[in-house]
Amino acid sequence: MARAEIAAQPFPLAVDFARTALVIIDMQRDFLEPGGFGAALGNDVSLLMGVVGPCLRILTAAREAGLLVVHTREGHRPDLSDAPPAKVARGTPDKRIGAPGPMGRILIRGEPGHDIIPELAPLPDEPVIDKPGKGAFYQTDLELMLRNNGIETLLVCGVTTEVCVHTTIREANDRGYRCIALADACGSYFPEFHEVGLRMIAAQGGIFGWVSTTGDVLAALAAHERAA
Ligand code: TIU
Repeated sequence: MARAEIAAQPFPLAVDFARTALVIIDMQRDFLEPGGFGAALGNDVSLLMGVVGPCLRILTAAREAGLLVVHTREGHRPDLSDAPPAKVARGTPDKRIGAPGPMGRILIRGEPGHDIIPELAPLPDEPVIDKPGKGAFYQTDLELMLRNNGIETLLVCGVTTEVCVHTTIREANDRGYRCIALADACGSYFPEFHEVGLRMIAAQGGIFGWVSTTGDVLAALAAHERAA
C-alpha cells in the first residue's frame, strides 16, 4: 500500500491510511456542556466548542476513507467500584464524580452527561472505549483492538489537549504507535496548556509524536485517493 505524506511538526510523516486509526478522545457532554464534570472542576466549558467542527470534519473524512474510527469516553461505573478514591475525593463534595448534576450523575456511565455530544455520535460499527482514567490504554482493550486491525499510526483529536489527549498519546507512543495530534481538533480549558501541550509532543524531534491539522490530513487523504 502506498504511503501518503502528511504535513506535520517536527517533520512530514508518511502514513499508510489502511493502518491508520482516528481516535476521538472524550468528546462528551460532561466536558463540553454546562453542568458536567468539566464545569464542576471550575472550567469555562465554552472554550471547547471550537473543536467540534474540526472533529466532525476529520470524522466525516475518516469514515469516507474507511479508516478505523475509535471513540473514547472517560467515566465510571454507577457504584464507583472502578473509581480510585483519590480521584473521587477532589473538588467540592456536591460536585464530585458520582454527584447529581443537571446532566445526571457526574462522569457516570449511562448518564446523559457521559454521552458523546450528538454532533459526533458514534456509528453502530464504531468502537467506543470506556476508560476509567485519563489515558485510553489504561484498563481498556484499545491496544488489543489496534493490534487486531494492524494499526500503526493514530490520528488523535478531542479534549482536553494536555490531559486525556496527552496521556493517551504518551501511552500510545510507549507502545510503539506513531501519533499525530490534530492541533485544531484538540482543545483545552487553558489555551496556554493547549499550545504548550502540542509543542511538547513535537519537541526534541517528536518526543511523543507529531502535530498536524485537520486540513493537512484532509489534503493527504484527498491526494491519496486521487493517486489510488
Ligand atoms: N480536566 C480536564 O482537563 N480533563 C479531564 O479531566 N479529562 C479529559 O481530558 N478527558
